[in-house]
Amino acid sequence: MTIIVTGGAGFIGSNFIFHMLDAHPDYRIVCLDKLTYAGNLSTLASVMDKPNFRFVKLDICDREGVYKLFEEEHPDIIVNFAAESHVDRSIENPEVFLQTNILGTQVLMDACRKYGITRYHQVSTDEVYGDLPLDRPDLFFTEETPIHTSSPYSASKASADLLVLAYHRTYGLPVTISRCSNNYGPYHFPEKLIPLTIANCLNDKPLPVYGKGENVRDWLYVEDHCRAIDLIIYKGRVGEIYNVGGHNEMRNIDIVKLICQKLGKPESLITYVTDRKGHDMRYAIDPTKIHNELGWLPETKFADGIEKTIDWYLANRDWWETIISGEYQNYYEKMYGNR
Ligand code: NAD
Ligand code: TDX
Repeated sequence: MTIIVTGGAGFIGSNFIFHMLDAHPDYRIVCLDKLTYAGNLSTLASVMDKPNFRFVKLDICDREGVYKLFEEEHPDIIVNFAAESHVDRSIENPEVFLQTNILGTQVLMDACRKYGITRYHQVSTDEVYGDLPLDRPDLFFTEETPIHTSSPYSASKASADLLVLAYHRTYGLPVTISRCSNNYGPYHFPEKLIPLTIANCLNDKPLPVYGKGENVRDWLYVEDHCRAIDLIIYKGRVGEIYNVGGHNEMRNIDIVKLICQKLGKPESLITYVTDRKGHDMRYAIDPTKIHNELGWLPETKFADGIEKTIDWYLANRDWWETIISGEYQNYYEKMYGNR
């Protein structure tokens, strides 16, 4: 079994590679990644020398390069994590989101059609459903919830999902889609809320909270997401969408306060800043389908997951300090300098 994992030098893709090499030592895993600002080869250092692992620096939009890789590897399964993933960046510059997230997906699926595969899996997001109101805690996203996107990021992910379903219906491509809630855990890029808050706390820097901090996200430990995808590619029904989430809704402000408390830092570091444009209020996944059909349940409680995550950032300062000392400084100044 050979699996091409795209975007495997990023946050969730790398955790998925670790999971797969561990859970299926007989599989060959090929990581295809362009190494954008969000991709780090150092993240994969521990698996680089494994005989059943190969890293290829490649853009998923590079049709010729992708076809060549398929000819070399004859993959059975493709799991597509490669994407521009940060909502704030999509608001500043949508173009690359459409390129990678939509057209890159098309190139991968064209390669799948040309060379034949047993499964193409698209890693999507709960953001394609838009948001839910704060005063209706009874509402959740199911797989039947209509697509209703807010940001260029979510619109690009929703477009890709539609294309994936179209390739299934029109060409019979054996596809599955997972739509997961917010992940957290090791190797999370420090532009995102949880790692940014941990890094700023450790550096005694202000903790930017958008708007009033009342927006709600449904947090899932990254390893639970990786197990869900492993199950879907193994047992999931072709042509189906599976929502993935652990019923762990939290307000942003409560997350930031919790991290302050765990790191012994004062809440006076919290700084309310101008809200994100089009900011989604609440995400909440109903994971009944994946539970009933595939037996998936989250295993890591938030109290444990956040401890593990904070410990990881404490033990791996080199990893994130290298990131925030480079080009990231310009990004940070641009996004937060005059906010
Ligand atoms: P990330 O930004 O940490 O990593 C993205 C990876 O994709 C990087 O390694 C980057 O180099 C690579 N990449 C970007 N453009 C590429 C291209 N054109 N060709 C090849 N590689 C390219 O993202 P993440 O948080 O790990 O998210 C992975 C996937 O999961 C994305 O598709 C995202 O939409 C989805 N997702 C993320 C979350 C979350 O909470 N982070 C939740 C649900 C779904
Ligand atoms: O500095 C910040 N301050 C702040 O208040 C940042 C970076 C974020 N926020 C808020 C915005 C959101 O309400 O925290 C919440 C989480 O923000 P992000 O970490 O940027 O994640 P989100 O926008 O929810 O999107 C994430 O989950 C769904 C991933 O980045 C997406 O790739 C995934 O699809």
